[in-house]
This record gives sequence, structure tokens and C-alpha cells, in this order.
Amino acid sequence: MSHISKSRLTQKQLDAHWMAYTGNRQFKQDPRLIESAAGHYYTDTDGRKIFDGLSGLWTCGLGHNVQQINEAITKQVNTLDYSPAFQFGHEKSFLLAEKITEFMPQELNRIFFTGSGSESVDTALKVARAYWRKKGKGTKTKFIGRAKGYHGAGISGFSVGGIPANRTLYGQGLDSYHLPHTQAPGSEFSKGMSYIGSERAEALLDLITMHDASNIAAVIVEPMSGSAGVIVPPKGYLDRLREICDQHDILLIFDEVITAFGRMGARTGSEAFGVTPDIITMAKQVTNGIVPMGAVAFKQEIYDTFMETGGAEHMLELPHGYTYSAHPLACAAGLASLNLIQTEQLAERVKEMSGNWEYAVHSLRDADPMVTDIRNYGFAAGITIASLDGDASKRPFQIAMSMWDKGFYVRYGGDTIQLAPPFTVEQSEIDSLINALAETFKEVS
Ligand code: PXG
Ligand code: PLP
Repeated sequence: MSHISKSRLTQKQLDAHWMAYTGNRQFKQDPRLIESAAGHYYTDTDGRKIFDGLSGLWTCGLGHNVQQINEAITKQVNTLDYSPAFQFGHEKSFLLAEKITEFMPQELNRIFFTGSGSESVDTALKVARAYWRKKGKGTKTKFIGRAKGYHGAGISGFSVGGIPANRTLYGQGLDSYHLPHTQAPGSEFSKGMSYIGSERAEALLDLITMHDASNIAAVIVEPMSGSAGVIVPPKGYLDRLREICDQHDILLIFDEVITAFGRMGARTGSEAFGVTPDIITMAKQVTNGIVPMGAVAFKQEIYDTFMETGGAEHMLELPHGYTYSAHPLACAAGLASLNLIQTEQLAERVKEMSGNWEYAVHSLRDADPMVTDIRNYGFAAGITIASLDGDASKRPFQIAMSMWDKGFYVRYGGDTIQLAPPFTVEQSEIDSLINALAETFKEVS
């Protein structure tokens, strides 16, 4: 499985960086180092061209080295490199906020800026608690997440998150409870939304019975779970969560860090699945991943509640924010990226081509018996691989490494392989990716 890397790094340099979500010991024996990127391809330090099968980390739907975005950032850095985020502002943050509202459901028209998806989740959960306090319902503090959910790496994100490996090391988190995930038996190999599993939304009623709505601030779910391997909501499931939240005065948060801005073949997951939450968290694609940025969209009523109860006008209505909230470079990158998604009609392109994508990924069903499930929506797909010697993550690791050797970057995590090609992917590139996967499945089986 090994490939030769002409890394110029010394062992000391490799050791100095404790890498994020990485098997550091394995990586440092055989580093996979990327030197440059353009369009849909990386070039590694061996000079090999590698197809970007996950659009970075679900970030770069527009591909890499996009001239318009690069120019916008360059111009910005030469004009205003940093602007204090608190009590002073710069014009581009307001332009970007308005631009983001063009992608959000109409009612979610107040945008708060953060530096990442994890900070967006923190922001959404803090505002949910504070909102109820403002409403005189200060006992509403508990959160409900979902098994297999991913909501970032912060203390709040791991608490509401539902991927066991991300939780077990870290002890006590926030007071959070979890809905079951929606991968119901019989839903395997569903194309797009499954007809099986929507009844699992009823579990929210059990949690409400157990904890009482008077103690619950919000339910947070990804409309389509990304990190756990592309788990698409069953038909009717999100609608039912919305209905129960409405009936019990519980805020509904969609974590759209992966699903917002085109990946679902729509402006948001909310639009794709036809359900409007009270709060949407986003990050990644907002700047095409080029400058770190996150944001949270709130229903106007939530914003108004804070303004109306904010005290004297010089007072802060919400004591919350980040040094890098609305960073000028991120705002410039965001405006350029979102303009491109609109003018190039990329969400529409994803929708149009998603049938071809679906056909291609589901053709892998017959590649090898170790493929036990395939799921897809928009330009996303998750493939579940049967475990090897009782180890669920072994084969996905082997597959990803073999794909890297063949010149394809794909994501592996848990028992799945995840795919998310750029919005501008060509059919021939999809075919090459799928052929390489089929070959690799046979190799490692
Ligand atoms: N919420 C969701 C739904 C996410 O997918 C975060 C929050 C956290 O965002 P930051 O920017 O703090 O990482 C995420 C991030 C993968 C993968 O391959 C997914 C994420 C991050 C890295 C890898 O599935 N999601
Ligand atoms: N820790 C210290 C000591 C700080 O001064 C700050 C910000 O001023 C933070 C953490 C938070 O950093 P950020 O605003 O980048 O999230």
C-alpha cells in the first residue's frame, strides 16, 4: 500500500505538527503531502496529479485556484487586511450577509459570522439557550442531537454529536440527548431519500416525555449527515421533526455546514428537503474553503427578541463573537464564491447532473460483496464497507490509500467511503473515479 513520497521534511518537522483527525503515527511513516491544487486536481510532492473526490473536506465545490476568488482576496488583503470584529465594522460583511440571505430560506434573514463550523454550532446553541431565557423560559437548556450526527469538534459539538469515537474520550459534555439515526434496516441501497425510517422521528416524542419540553432548548440535526457517511433523511422525517418541535416550543436547528450552498443541488438542505428550521449553521463552501469562515442564519424573530430586550442602546444585545467574526479576507472570498455559485448556476448544475452521479455510484453495488450499502443525494455519496476481521475501519483505510496511489483522493471514516466531487465535475471524471473504486474494491476484498 506504500507509495514513495519525496518529502523534504525531516522527522523532527513531521513530529512537531500534531495533525487534526489524523493517524499521526501512520501518516508520519509515509506522508501524503499535497503541494499545489488547480481545478479538480491536487499535485502531490511526488508530482502526481490527484483527483479531488471530496472537494477538499466538502469545502471546494468550485474547485481550486479559482481566479475570481483569488483576485478578490488579493485585492482585499492589499486594502484592508484586518478589521476589528467588535463595535466596528467594514462594508463587505454586510454585503456578504445579504448575499447569504439569498441562499437561505426567506425567514432566516439575520446572519452572524464565525470562524468555522464548530464555532457556528457553538453560536447556534448559545443563542438557543439565551433566546429562551429572554422569553422567560430559562429552564429550556437541554439539547437533542442524533446518533451518527457530527457537529464539530468543540465541547458543544461533541456533546450534541453522535459519532461514538468523537465522544468517548472527553468525559462530561453539555446536557444532551440523542435521537436514533435513520439508517433503518431495509433502506440499504436507497437512491436519494428512502421510504423507510421516517417513523424514527417519533423518538423525539419519547425524549420530550422523558425530559419535558420545558427543559429542552433545541433539536439539532444535519438535514443530511455528512461525516457519518452521507445519511440521507427518509421521506417525511424532517417534516415530522419540524411538526413536533412546533407543537412543543422547541427550536429546530439544521447544521448545514456541508449541505449549504449547492452540494444538495439546491441552495440549502432545507430547500432540497422542503423543511425550514429556525436556525441554520454553515461554513466550508461559504468561502469555497479558501479562508476559514462560518456563519449562522437566524429567523428574524430570534434576532428581534434580542434587540427588543437589549437594554440601553449602547449595550450588547448578545455578548458573543469571535476575533475572526466577519474577517475581511473571508468576506471577500465569500462574496466571490457565492457570486460564482449564482452566476454559474452551480446548484442547478448539481441538480441536473445528480441523476448521473446517482447512477454511477450505485453501479458499485455489484463491484464486490463487501459493499453493503450505498447512499447518495446531490453531489454526495457514502458507501458502507463490510468490516474485516471485526475491524470496521480497516478496509475503508486500505481503499482510501489504494485510491490515493491510483491518483484519487476520497474520504474514509468509520465503515464508509465518502465522495463529494466538485460542482463542476465532468462526466468523464466521475467515470474514472467510479472505475478506480470498483477496481480497488476487488483488490482489497
Ligand atoms: N457541522 C457539520 C455538519 C460538519 O460537517 C462541522 C459542523 C464542524 O465544522 P469545522 O469547520 O469546525 O470543522 C462539520 C465539519 C468529513 C469531514 O470528511 C466533515 C467535517 C469536517 C472534516 C471532515 O466528513 N465536517
Ligand atoms: N483566549 C484568549 C486568551 C483570548 O484573548 C481570546 C480572544 O481574545 C480567545 C481565547 C478567543 O479567541 P477567538 O476570538 O479567536 O475565538
